[in-house]
Amino acid sequence: MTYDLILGDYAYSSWSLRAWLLFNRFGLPYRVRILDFKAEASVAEQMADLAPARTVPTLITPEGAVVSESLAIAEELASRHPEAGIWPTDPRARATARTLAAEMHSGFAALRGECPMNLRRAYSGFAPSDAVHADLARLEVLWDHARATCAPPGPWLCGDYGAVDAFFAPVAARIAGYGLPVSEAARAYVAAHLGDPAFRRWRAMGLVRGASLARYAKPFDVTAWPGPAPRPARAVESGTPENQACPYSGDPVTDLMEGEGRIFGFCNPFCRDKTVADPDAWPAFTAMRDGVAA
Ligand SMILES: N[C@@H](CCC(=O)N[C@@H](CS)C(=O)NCC(=O)O)C(=O)O
Repeated sequence: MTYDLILGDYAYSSWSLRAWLLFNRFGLPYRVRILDFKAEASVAEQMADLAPARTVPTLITPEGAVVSESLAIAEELASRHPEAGIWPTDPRARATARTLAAEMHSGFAALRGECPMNLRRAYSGFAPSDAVHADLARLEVLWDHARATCAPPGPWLCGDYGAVDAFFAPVAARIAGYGLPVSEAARAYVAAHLGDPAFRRWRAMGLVRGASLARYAKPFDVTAWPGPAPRPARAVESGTPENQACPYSGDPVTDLMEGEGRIFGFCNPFCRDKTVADPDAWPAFTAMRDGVAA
């Protein structure tokens, strides 16, 4: 039983990130189809075969239902996989998580409009409008409320990582990417997202797949990404890899990477490049590199 997940660009599609995190964080099976944000055809045109869907993410269930709203995707997955923990089991925490995710889904227009997610850039010098300040103030209220309502207090909003956190992951990316002013508690929550291996995997793919799109560029000074600095690595043309089989597919290696004096091989340039972008984000790779079970 596998789902088909239709996604937008890894660097720019904030709604796609939410759905992908649900699958990745909760270990659900999926095949992915990526739409081209650079193409002349609109997203809706590229999805003409999936009507009435017209935005990403869109989920196609194993029996062929088209689920084209991210909140509906979260709810449908939670119904189908109750054991996965997509919502908290505690009723109070669950109700709180659902409330926050729903408000995220329907609100924060100023933050979303003025600070589009761009995982390839971090800016300094952005001056938030009053409307963005109001959205940030509302975030503080919601996040404080979740922390006060749900036990135990931890890095995530309502207990263990859940759909509510997946919904706020792109908000964390915006706060980080635009250097938005938030409280210490909110900064800690943003840092938890930036360090989350699943978030890092998505961002690593966003750094290496697809073109940089001018419509997402902003006229501010570029600064270093405020998340964990990846371990240094680079693509190389030659060398003798330590592995014969790609850590992801098991196929023979064709594309090489060097990191800390060691050479590893992958079965295609994308597998190599996403690993080069953030080697420690990929359990199958780190297990091979460090000689431990994934
Ligand atoms: N309400 C939708 C929003 C999805 C959405 O707006 N996705 C954007 C990409 S992040 C999109 O598909 N834009 C293409 C367009 O509007 O033409 C959801 O929750 O999934």
